[in-house]
Amino acid sequence: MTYLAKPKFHHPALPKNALGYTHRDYEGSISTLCAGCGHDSISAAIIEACFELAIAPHRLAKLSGIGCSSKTPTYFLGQSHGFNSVHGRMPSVLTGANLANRELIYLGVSGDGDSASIGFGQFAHAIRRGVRMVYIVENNGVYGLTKGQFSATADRGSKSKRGTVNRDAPIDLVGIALQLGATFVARSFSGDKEQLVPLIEAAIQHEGAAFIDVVSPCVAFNNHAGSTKSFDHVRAHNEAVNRLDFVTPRAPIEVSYAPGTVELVEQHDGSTIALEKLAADYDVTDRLAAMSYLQTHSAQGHIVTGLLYVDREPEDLHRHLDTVETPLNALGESDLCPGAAALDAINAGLR
Ligand SMILES: Cc1ncc(C[n+]2csc(CCOP(=O)(O)OP(=O)(O)O)c2C)c(N)n1
Ligand code: SF4
Ligand SMILES: [Mg+2]
Repeated sequence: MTYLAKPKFHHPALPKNALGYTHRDYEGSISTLCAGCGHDSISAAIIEACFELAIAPHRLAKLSGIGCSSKTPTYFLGQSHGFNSVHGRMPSVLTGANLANRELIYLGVSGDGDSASIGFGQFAHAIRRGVRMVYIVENNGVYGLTKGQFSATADRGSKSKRGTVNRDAPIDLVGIALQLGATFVARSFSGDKEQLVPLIEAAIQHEGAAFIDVVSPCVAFNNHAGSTKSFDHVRAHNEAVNRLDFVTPRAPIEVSYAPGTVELVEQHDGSTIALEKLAADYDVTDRLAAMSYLQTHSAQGHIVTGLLYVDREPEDLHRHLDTVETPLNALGESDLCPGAAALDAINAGLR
């Protein structure tokens, strides 16, 4: 239950990261989600990524909307900042927080209902503005919390648990994110930790709007035959374009892939994404080609996963607005109110 805190004690030999923290320091309360829910695996991947990157928990803010997916921030990073907003409103709260304090890492966690229906406009504008964040949609094709109605990401022709066929066209959030200018776009599967953890690590280090759509089966309402978001369907149709290792600026580049199959994508902060190319013709830096590849393969019933697009030189909202380096919440009164003389000078300049 959510109110049950996890015991603090742990085995003294648990591995520690560069800050001396163990995995336990990145956990949250005990999950109240259904046993086997894909969302819990995503929480585990977030914990693993933050442990690996040795993030100080107080440097991260996790924000969410409403839904089973949006409940999950309670179950990880219990020592980080958190804000559980209104249904579909996480992106604007995150944007405001980011503008006030640019020094935190912003992790937005949302659902397909939260982001593709009521929050679709909010999602679009946060991406379009280039807010520096990691935006994760835990995509199960249904409104899990309200008992399994089709969401806007449900595929046309897919069947509900009771046999109703979805006649509406789906929204592909990855396609939308690409079109709106996200500078890091990926899709993964909650059941593929090996792919998901380095994707989250790379997204955290990315200096722009990073979007990850994670197909995350709902075992209670959307894991039957006829669903295109079930564990079996995703495993059978998953087509990864690449596998990746994330290498921090400090670490030497050592990757396990066969020589000649690796592409190194250096990011602005000095970190490197080592990509094993599984689709030989896939260029991760070509936005237009990515959009076309996704459409073609989705029409064939494939679920394309991996790092789909990355801009090596991203820009974010602060760059667009030309804000000062000092976080706005740390500016003093003399910076914020420069006085009557400065105001007179501005007014004189406008006459
Ligand atoms: C303004 C408002 N409208 C509707 C609801 C009811 N509601 C709660 S969660 C939800 C959908 C959740 O779906 P999703 O975001 O996909 O999360 P999941 O539970 O599937 O992880 C809805 C419609 C609400 N809480 N607030
Ligand atoms: S209803 Fe579905 S999405 Fe919600 S906790 Fe259960 S399995 Fe997960
Ligand atoms: Mg959902």
